[in-house]
This record gives sequence, structure tokens and C-alpha cells, in this order.
Amino acid sequence: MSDTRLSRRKLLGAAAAVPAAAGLHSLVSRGFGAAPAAAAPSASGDGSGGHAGHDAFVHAGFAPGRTVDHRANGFEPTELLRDFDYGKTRRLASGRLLREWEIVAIDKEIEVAPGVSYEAWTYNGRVPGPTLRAREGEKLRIRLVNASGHPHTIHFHGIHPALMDGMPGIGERQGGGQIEAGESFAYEFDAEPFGLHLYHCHVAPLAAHIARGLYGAFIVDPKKGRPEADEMVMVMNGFDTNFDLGNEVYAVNTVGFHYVNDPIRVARDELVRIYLVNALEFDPINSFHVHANFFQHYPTGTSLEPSELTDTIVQGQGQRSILELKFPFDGDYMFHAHVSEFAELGWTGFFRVGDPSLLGSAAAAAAYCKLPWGGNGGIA
Ligand SMILES: [Cu+2]
Repeated sequence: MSDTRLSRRKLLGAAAAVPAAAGLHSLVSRGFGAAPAAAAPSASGDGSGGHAGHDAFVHAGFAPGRTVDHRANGFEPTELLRDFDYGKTRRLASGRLLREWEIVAIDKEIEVAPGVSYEAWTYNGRVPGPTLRAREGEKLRIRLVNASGHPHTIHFHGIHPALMDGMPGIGERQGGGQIEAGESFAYEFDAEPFGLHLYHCHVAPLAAHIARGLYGAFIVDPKKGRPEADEMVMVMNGFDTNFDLGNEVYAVNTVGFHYVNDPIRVARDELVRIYLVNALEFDPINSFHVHANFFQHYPTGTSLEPSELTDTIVQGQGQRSILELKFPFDGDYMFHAHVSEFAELGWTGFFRVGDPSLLGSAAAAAAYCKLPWGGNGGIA
């Protein structure tokens, strides 16, 4: 146990063989403590039950003055939820609508949990990248300006010619393919099919380029639109803070536990529509579960008819879903990965419906901290 670069998965696996909860607790703490450029975590490192690393991570967000510096990050996960980028539009001579964006690839250090920094590669300085939103049938043009120190592309999910696919090795002679540092390229294609799609870098090593933060949601609305709703985007992601090909922090929209500290406000009886994207690398599956409620599930959003009424869905890497639900009662309602280890490493949040005066954030946080290796949960 002296190798501080042991993966989080190996740590959990090793801990599972140790009956004492304190062993698991301290091992997980070391996963964070091993993060490069991490300012705060200071677990004992000897596996003997040091509490500092855990406190610095799991509880930091609940303590005054110990939250992620969103201003330094340049983005705030609560604002990202409802931040749709419609680009600029103009009518072509043919009568069709052209919708255009410019996306700049920038290397940038971000804080993914209190005191845990990560050397991200970003689209437009944020992770996830902007949620690009268009309407079925429009002509789209997305110019990638590569201001990063590394080659990148944008590979869009959708239907388009090979040159527009953002694949290294395809189209370099026409200026496409791999876009080197300092170069740019404009992708042009039609917005089809309608649904919830994804875009991401496709330069090798692929898992590394995606895991660094080069991904975002891409929504193509059906021609007739969808019913009015409170819409939000949740990109499920993770961060391999010690570059051992396993994630140490899991989140929705990048910052672990953000929506525990700042629950997502929704109105009672109002339709809520969630655009859920799984951008997680290294772990083959992710999942979404909401407490005390059920949602309609539209896989990939490519049909206007839901496939299932459920409370939990599983997504493989790159998979997307639209979820619709209403909350009939005021209160705080947890949502989290049903992969419990992800939930306890950051992928947990709350919806706050109405004014749940009996259930303030302290109650929610305290409830969370009663999980087996949170708070004092049986650990001396
Ligand atoms: Cu890349």
C-alpha cells in the first residue's frame, strides 16, 4: 500500500478485502491525496485511518469557505444546467437557416472538487463544452480554433460526410482531419437526426483526449419542438486526477457534489426535461437514479414517444437519454449514480422542489454524510 499511484478501483478492491471500514475510508482519502496540484488533501498516507483527506474532500463543500472557486474555473455548474448555446443564425439565399458557432480549444486548470485541481483540455474554457442547440434540418457550421498545445478535433455524433467527421487521417488534404495546435477548421453538416447527441475530440489516445474535458452535449430539436418544460443538461463525467487511467472524482457537470451544496431548484408540478449525456471515460457504465419519483425515458431523444416509465437508467460510454418528470410534492429529492461508488465520490445531487422548509441544505448534507464512509459513519 505504499504506491500512492494505486488506482481508485484497486483501492476500493483492496479495501473490500479489509473488514474494517477505517481501511476503506483512509484508502479512498489517499486517492484524492495523490492528486497532482491538489491543494488541500493531506491524508495520513499510511493507511492507518487518517481523516484529513476525507474531510478535505467529502465535507469541504459543506464547510464555510471550503468550496470550489467557480470564478477561477470560469463556469458554474448550476448555470451550466440551463445554458444552451444557439450560436448565430442567418438566412441563406436558398431560404435555409445557417447556424454557426466558433469553438476554441484551450488548455486550462480547473478545480473539480474543493482543493482538487485538474489540468483540463477544454472547448471554450469550460467542461463540459457548450451545449450546442439547433433545430432539425438547419445547416450547421462549427469552426474549431485550436489554441491548445495539443492536436484536437471535434467529432460530432450525427449524420454527415466523412470529411466532417473530425477523424484524424480523414480529410487532412482538405484542411480537415487532425487539427494541429494553431490551426482551425470549420465543420459543416445538416442538423439530423433530431435527438440528444454528443461531440468530443477524436485524437488518440482517445480516452485521454476525452477524459481531459473535450466533450459536450449537442441537441437537435425536432422541427415541431417538444412540449414546454424546465430544461436542463446533465453531462455525467469523471476525473482521473492522478493519471492512472481510473477516475478519482465523479460528477454531473464537472464539480463533485455540487448539487448537494446547491440543489437544483424546480417548481412543483412543472414538467422537467433532463438532457442526460454519459461522457465518462475509463468506467464502462454510468447510471442515473432519482428518489421518490419516476421519469419518462426517451433513449437518444430520437423518438417523441417514451420507451419506458422508470426511476433508473444505465448508460454506456457515449450514450444519451432525454428524461421527463414532474415533482408532485415539495421537498429535497436526491439523484445519483446507482453505481454507488460513483455516488460516494461525487456523483450525487438534490432537486429542491418548492420551499421545503423542514428540509434545508444542512439536513440534506447531514443525511448524505450518514453514508457508510461519510461523516462519522462508524469510523472512530
Ligand atoms: Cu484532443
